[in-house]
Amino acid sequence: MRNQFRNLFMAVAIILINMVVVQQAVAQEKGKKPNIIYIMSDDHAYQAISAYGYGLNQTPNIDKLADQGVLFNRAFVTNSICGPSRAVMLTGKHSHINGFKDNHSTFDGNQQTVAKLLHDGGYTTAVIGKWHLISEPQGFDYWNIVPGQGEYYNPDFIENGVKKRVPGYITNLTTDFAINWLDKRDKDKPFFLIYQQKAPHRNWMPEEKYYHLFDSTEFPVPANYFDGYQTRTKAAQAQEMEIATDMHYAYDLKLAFDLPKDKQTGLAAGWQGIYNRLTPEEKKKWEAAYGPSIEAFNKANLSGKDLAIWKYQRYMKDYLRCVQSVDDNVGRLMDYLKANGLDQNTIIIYTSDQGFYLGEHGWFDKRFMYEESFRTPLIVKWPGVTNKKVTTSSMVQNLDFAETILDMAGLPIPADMQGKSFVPLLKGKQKGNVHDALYYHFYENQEHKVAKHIGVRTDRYKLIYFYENNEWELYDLQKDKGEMNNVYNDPSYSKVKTMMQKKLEELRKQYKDSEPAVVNK
Ligand code: SGN
Ligand code: CA
Repeated sequence: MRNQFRNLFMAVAIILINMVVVQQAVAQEKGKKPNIIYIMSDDHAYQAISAYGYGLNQTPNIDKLADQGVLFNRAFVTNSICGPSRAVMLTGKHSHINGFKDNHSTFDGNQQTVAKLLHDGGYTTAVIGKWHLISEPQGFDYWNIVPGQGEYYNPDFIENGVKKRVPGYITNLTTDFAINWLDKRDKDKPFFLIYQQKAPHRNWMPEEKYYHLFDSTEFPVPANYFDGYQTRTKAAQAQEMEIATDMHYAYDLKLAFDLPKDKQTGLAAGWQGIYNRLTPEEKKKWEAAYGPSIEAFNKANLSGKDLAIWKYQRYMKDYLRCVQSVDDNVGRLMDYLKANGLDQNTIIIYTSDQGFYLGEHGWFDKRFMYEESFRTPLIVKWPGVTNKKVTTSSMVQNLDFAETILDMAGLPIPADMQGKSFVPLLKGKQKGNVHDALYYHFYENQEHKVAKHIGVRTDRYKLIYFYENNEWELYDLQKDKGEMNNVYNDPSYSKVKTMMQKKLEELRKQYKDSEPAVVNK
């Protein structure tokens, strides 16, 4: 009895102490500049966030941000691939200006970045998780990044220059490190944290607790899954990112475990390397979870469309399982802020480095200027400014992120940045588009064989120029949401075509992009 009383007394005392600590933290935060957490996941399709209403999965924690924030329906990137997108976010400049055009570039860390400007402006700064810019981060008091793409299981992390292998699942570890840093940070300063998840990037290896999530779910196959690419240019046909034909049986589809030595080449070797990161106990659990579905697959002996649909279902399940851990960890981070009196003075930006195909056109991956990969999810929650859910169709671009973050922090925006702050829109003071026309340039015609292209998108139309083949595509997005019907050669669109080509030229001038040197109309 006495012990029970003592335990109860201790529990009450702890709660009271916590309340005082939280109140002190809240008081300390008052009058301080807002803290900013920039959350960027890797390849997180907006279709896979329930706040966007696609009905594929449930992401309650990300949705909660949208409940108290602004959800962007038309946020886009300038160059739909990882490293370039990150470089654009840091610099507020297009790829040809910041120098990081494709994933084989190295970021010139000596240039001006939003992190350095915030640091000089009195913020304590950190980047944690995926980085993918090759050179070491600059402008951060603390960094703890994964080399290259990072590994799902027992990944390597490089903490302020020191590399070590860390046991655990990457999505959880990234949050552990973020919370550790928040605990240790210089509490006299506002903070700027860049928190970047590797998930749900290929090869989509879920966390153990989600091995069976979606086991009995059948996802709706997109209407254009069996896209024959009629009416479009060679570019759409030449890509190598089709779920039906370009997914590897072990690496992507998880149809094998340990592979025989003579099979370990190419992506099979990639799979073996990744799979070997699991401990023997972890491999046992993996094999117990995936074994029955492999057996069923082998028995079914599928072919043609049935096989293509089976692959789609397999892909969706693993992809969305990885998303579930991302959402859990957003929740963990938000709980930490609340428990430490930080939630009322911390702006949260949730986005991805670009969009992703979840079977539309038959694809996985990104790169193209078509909507699913050109668009990216974007949710901004700013306590005291965005208090209820607002959905906007205003066109913004990741080119605007650095400018917006500086503006949120009350710091000047350098004249050489190329985007615009959308703070006025967040404050409800600006209606309509932040940009009336968006410029796009994709450079990496290597893996997945997507031809280089430039393009422009307005409210209604999209013009794409695949300059290696001198081929054009024009879409009327009002009539053709799925971008299945290229009207470039349709005489009834000749005026639109001229208008859009003029816009493209104007944007090339405005952003100082001279590649390709010649645009053949
Ligand atoms: C890896 C993947 C590709 C993916 C790129 C770029 N191949 O190379 O499928 O498009 O990353 O992704 S893999 O065999 O290594 O998985 S990005 O997010 O880094 O841009
Ligand atoms: Ca990516």
